[in-house]
Amino acid sequence: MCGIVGAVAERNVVEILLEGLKRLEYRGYDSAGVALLSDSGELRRLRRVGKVQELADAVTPDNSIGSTGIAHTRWATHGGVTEDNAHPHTSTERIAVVHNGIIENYLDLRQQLTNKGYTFSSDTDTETIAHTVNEVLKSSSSLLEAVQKSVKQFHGAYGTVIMDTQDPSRVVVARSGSPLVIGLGLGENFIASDQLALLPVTRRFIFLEEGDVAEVTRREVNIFDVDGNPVEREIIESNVEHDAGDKGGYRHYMLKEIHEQPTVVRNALQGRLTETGIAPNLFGDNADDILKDVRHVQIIACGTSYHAGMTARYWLEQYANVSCNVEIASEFRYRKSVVHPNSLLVTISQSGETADTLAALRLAKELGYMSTLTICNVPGSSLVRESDLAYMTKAGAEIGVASTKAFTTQLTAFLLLTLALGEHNGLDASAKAAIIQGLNSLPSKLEETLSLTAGIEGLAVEFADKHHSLFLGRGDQYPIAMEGALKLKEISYIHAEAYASGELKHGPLALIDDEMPVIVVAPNNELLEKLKSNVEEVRARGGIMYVFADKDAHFKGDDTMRVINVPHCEEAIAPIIYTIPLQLLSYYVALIKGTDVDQPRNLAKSVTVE
Ligand code: F1P
Repeated sequence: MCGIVGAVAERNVVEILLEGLKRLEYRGYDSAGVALLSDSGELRRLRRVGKVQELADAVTPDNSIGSTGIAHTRWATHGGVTEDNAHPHTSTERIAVVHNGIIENYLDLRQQLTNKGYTFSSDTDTETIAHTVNEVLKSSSSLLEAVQKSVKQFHGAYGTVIMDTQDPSRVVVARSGSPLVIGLGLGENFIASDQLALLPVTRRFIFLEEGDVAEVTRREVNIFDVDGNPVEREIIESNVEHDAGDKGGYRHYMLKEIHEQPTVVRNALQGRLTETGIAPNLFGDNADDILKDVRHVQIIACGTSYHAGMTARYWLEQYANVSCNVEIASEFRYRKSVVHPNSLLVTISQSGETADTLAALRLAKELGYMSTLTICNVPGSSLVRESDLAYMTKAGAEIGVASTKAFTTQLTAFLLLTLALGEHNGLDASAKAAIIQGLNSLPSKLEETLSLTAGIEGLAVEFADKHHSLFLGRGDQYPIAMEGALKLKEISYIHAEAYASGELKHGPLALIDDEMPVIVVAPNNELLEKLKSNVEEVRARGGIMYVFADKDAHFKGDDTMRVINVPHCEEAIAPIIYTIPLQLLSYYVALIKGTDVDQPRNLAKSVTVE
């Protein structure tokens, strides 16, 4: 989604802004722009459709000097992908604005502003921010006051940074629904939608809260809450690695992140899991006291995180004896639902900023869940701040739009939660021991599974000319099949569907022919024989199958069935292990198809609008 970078400094900030935009490229975008303000108030604006590099190529010493500046990568929502629609937007050459989010009442505002004589040069909702602030500034004593008054007119979501050519010494920022972070320097300060953008210039951050408006100068940051009262916000020292944005020798971030999984899972378990159980209060302050009363879990998430939740449902009910529902956030937030007694609401999100998941959390708080827990990868994110309990997945920065290591660390978290809840709900001692053993073996099993790479690379060739595919799994492997299908469609653009294989006869069998590869995940568990029958149903109809199976499952390859043996593992961790070959398969298919693996078309990393 859109990215924001801003700076107020004594030096020329153009390089800082461009580097920041490059570091935000992973979020997905279609155009980029920068506006710079010199000390004498001269405004220079450059915008380009396409990559940040095209914007950087357009920058020359003549057209890009300014010690105050704002920059943006745009992911189109209102208005097509054109230079006119790219940010920053201006109003009468006085005000310049970048904005993430959606101003929902922009059509009304646009009409009112047009009646007042403003002309619009874009189709965006953002341009209404520029003109509104410009108009309100006429009856305000400062840009800060104008922004504080203007935001009252905006319905929807915004993270916005605003400059006034008549006062180059400051920018004003406002946050409601779209994250913004202020980076503190020495005699210079910065703003971004994601701390990653600012790591080359600072590690000290203030995460703005909902409704905050802040005035940022070279030496000062003054923050005001939603009621206009001055507030102090905590300064946080970031421990995100500076080089989190490097590919580390890999061709793509996604491949790097796939290969990081043994390490990040090892880090995630360190100090959290012992030979006998989990560390106390692993899920937050006082968590054990809260979890002991939980009798029902409602999980809410989107995309890959939703698949982690789907898998968790099998574990929580099978091992921890706790009933569990899982729902997509965008559905949950718009329907009436019934809250079970002693219910824990669990949100899962890599970014912690997914708009629908955040809205669902806020709704759940109103509905009266006994507590809320988030399983999240970004410390200080909105979900972490607004939940009662938080567990950090510690996957490190995930840059590839298609989630990989975030997913496996989310699943790891859910096995730990299964142990925590099972403790109070009769988790069987042998099941507990097996889960612990499985988790302790997980990093090395993941390493072993990554050695399947060469074979999978070979298989990928067979998918390159296919247009459709079907993924099958049963039990806790059904969500893994769903995740495999999501990965393939996200990055290779091949249509992929997942089915619980027991459903084959209820429709999808009609699709089977030799043009539609069928991918099967088949660990050696109690559902194996059932799954084998489903495999035979496909075989009998001339389907071509790719079976990822435990060698003890005894699948025999032939002309219609390729069998890839996956390392044997504890049953509880099998969903995590079987995820790896499916990630690799989609990666190598995408590579052959030549798609933009890390930034697939039309997709964004952090979905901060609904
Ligand atoms: C949810 C999600 C990701 C997906 C993509 C778009 O994000 O669907 O799973 O890979 O990045 O957003 P999150 O809530 O887990 O951050």
